[in-house]
Amino acid sequence: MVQERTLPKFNTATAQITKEEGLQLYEDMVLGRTFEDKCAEMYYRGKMFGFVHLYNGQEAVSSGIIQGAMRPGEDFVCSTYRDHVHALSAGVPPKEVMAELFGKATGCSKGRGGSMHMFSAQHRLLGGYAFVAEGIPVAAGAAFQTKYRREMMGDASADQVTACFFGDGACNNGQFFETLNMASLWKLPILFVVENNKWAIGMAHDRATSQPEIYKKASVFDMVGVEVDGMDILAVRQVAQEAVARARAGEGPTLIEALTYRFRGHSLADPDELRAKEEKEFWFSRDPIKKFAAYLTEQNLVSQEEIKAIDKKIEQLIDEAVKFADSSPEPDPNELYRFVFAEDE
Ligand SMILES: Cc1ncc(C[n+]2csc(CCOP(=O)(O)OP(=O)(O)O)c2C)c(N)n1
Ligand SMILES: [Mg+2]
Repeated sequence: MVQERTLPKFNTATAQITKEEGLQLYEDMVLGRTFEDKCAEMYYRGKMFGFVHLYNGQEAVSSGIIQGAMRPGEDFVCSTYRDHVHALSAGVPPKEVMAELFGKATGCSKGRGGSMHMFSAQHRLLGGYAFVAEGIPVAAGAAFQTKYRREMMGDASADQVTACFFGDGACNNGQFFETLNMASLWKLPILFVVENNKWAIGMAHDRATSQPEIYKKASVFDMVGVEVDGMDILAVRQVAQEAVARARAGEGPTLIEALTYRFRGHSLADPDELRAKEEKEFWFSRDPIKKFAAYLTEQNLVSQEEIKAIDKKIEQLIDEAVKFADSSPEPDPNELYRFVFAEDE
């Protein structure tokens, strides 16, 4: 087992969070976790096909950035193949994400995409992408059009920020370097969010890269780079709020490296035999949901009953999502070529 990197400390006293904000963030993380636990169950029951990559353990990153610092549904979000939870945080209804996983016509990508290709124009979700690093230039394109509309076309309402999520493995790919260079040069309103979960399938991060501290790579692009404890939603929210403020003020992009861990194998087809037991236990003990629930109750912001009520509400929501997905129709084979090109809805 590789020596664990020292996690940056965060002073929770500076968090300044209201009860409503706390409940919202907690609910979003529980939604992500419960949704995906159900995905695993449905996958093993044969309801889903192809590869399914779960996000268990990394919830504080999606919820802290999108729900904690952005305007979901107005700002843009770009994901990877590990995209279900980003879609949920961006506001795509769980039943539409579940139906997409079931390959049904009612899914957010109309059953054409499946697990790795969640998309919603309405919720400004730019897509899940199966190729490593593929979403990075797409996200930069979205950020560029915002800036262009604002500065060249005089559209004062074009103040959206884009969050682009990707893994540690993507940071060794050319698209990362080329896009960060342009994004900094053009001062694009974008957050590059690296979810460093230490592994790219079976390749340990420290064996694959010359500088494992990814946030330091920002300096060569003259960009702000920050590392954050990705298991602490309040810390993630804080760095994201600062990055969003910079982006909206026209000060350009930020590279955020969130140190996190996936609690399951790379995909549901992975027996997860490569990672050391001690390493897994170290990270399991830092579960972001348990940690935040404890914080909320210790601060007397929220009661145990309120926590339980949210857990129950989300369970019901996920059960409804499964019923909806199960009873939805398959895409019509006569419409095979529909949606290849965009159409007005
Ligand atoms: C361009 C490209 N090369 C290789 C692959 C095969 N592949 C799929 S996932 C993956 C690992 C990526 O790891 P990381 O970026 O750290 O994301 P994580 O799975 O940890 O979220 C690889 C190499 C791919 N999908 N695309
Ligand atoms: Mg990784």
